Amino acid sequence: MPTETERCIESLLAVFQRYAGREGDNCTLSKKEFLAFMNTELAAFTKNQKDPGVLDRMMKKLDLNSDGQLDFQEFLNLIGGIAVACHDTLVVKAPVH
Ligand SMILES: [Ca+2]
Repeated sequence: MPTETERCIESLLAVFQRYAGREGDNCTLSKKEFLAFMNTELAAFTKNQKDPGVLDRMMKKLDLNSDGQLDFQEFLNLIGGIAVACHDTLVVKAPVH
């Protein structure tokens, strides 16, 4: 039986591969694959964005080597950033006394 943490890692790998495999290089997310991922998997975040350029800017910021693709490391920076934001929100909402 995998642990909860192991299942999380497997899930991240599986979801990355599912979107990366849609077109072109199946080890990276193209802009189109990134948008599909964001609008499907993180719809709660994207639908609250009033600024239509926000995903474009996120992609540019995440694409550290500026090759127009997000590799798994760059994808993890996105997930890590969102996780930290969620964590900070929870900590602010429910301060530990
Ligand atoms: Ca890249």
